[in-house]
Amino acid sequence: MERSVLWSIGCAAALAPASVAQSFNYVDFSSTSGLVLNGNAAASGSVLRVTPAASDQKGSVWYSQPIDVIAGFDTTFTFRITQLTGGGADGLAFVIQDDPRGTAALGDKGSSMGYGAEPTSPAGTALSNSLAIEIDTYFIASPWGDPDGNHLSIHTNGTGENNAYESLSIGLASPATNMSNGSVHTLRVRYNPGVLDIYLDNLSTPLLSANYSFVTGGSWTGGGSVGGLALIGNSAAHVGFTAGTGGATENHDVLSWTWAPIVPPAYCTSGTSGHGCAPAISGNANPSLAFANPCLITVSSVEGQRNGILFYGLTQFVQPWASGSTSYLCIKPPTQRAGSQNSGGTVGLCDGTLSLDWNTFQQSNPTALGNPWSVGREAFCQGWYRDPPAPKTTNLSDALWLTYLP
Ligand SMILES: [Ca+2]
Ligand SMILES: [Ca+2]
Repeated sequence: MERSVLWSIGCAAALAPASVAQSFNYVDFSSTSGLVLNGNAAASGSVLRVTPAASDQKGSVWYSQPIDVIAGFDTTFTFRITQLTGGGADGLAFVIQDDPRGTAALGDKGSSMGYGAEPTSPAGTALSNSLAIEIDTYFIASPWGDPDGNHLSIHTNGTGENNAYESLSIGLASPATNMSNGSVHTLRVRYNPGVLDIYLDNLSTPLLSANYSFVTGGSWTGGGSVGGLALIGNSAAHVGFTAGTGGATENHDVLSWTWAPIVPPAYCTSGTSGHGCAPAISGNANPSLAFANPCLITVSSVEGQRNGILFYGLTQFVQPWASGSTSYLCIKPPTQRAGSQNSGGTVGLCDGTLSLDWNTFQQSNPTALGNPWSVGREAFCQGWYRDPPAPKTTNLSDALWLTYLP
């Protein structure tokens, strides 16, 4: 067993660079292309029916490619629970996993909701190396420890086998909303490394927030600490849904699903150049202390064929760049300049670009401003370029707010 787990993780890691996804969007499931369906899961019209309302069903659905989770993500799905019999059971789970079975992973029916296992099931039934967010619609006090028949609970047992015992919960909430009332509900899961936020219907205020890191783990609500997951290539996992029914039944339908990485926010205002260009800065991800992910910063819509630089500092502020300028300095000195570059593109057009590979810069400049970095430290980055007609003969882009991750 141990050998097979190690082999599976190693094999997946070797494949990871070519196959790890970053984002996707299913507005509905009229096509299930890109998904793997197991057990009783099936498409039903334009919805994904993870289980139908029939006795003793279990199903799982996985995005077919592993997806990057380590640097943070923001995922939202809509679900609807209908045709309740016996009060309706047992629930749907949103699951992040690197179980050795990969996209074939499926646990037990009933209270195990397709991700856990009955106490009598053989080892290897429940999804190991996983984190499940239960939409639990059926109350069973013993042995599972449910608080009621309408709760959200985040279950993980680190790299071990997960299951529906509430002793494995790292965060639990019983919403006022009845999640199995036949209405379409929206669940948003936002992971900013170190914090997992769960939103139900109200997408601006989390219903449930848990301190958790896929690297270092978290704490069970009933006490004890739990480790993180062994991720594919140290960064990615399989993501999807599981569900189960027992003697009581219901349809567990997912109607839409989007996934996007968390990207660092831009702030401040870009200046406008002599040719009307307003450059915009963006970053693909926050920087990682362990260089666990690329951190590529791009300033687009720069005037073509201009010389410029990216620079950064450790404190943000906003100050006019020069009298009569449309630009603002958005970073408090002292600042650190990266190398000078040409924006490329075409003279007089807004098709130039300035870019900075943050990791390469920090690795090649170990004494640059901010070093040594630590988790949670912030850096603020902005683009500067020559624009002869402008006040001070230069203009600036807006700025990017970076936060160091593990
Ligand atoms: Ca339950
Ligand atoms: Ca539960």
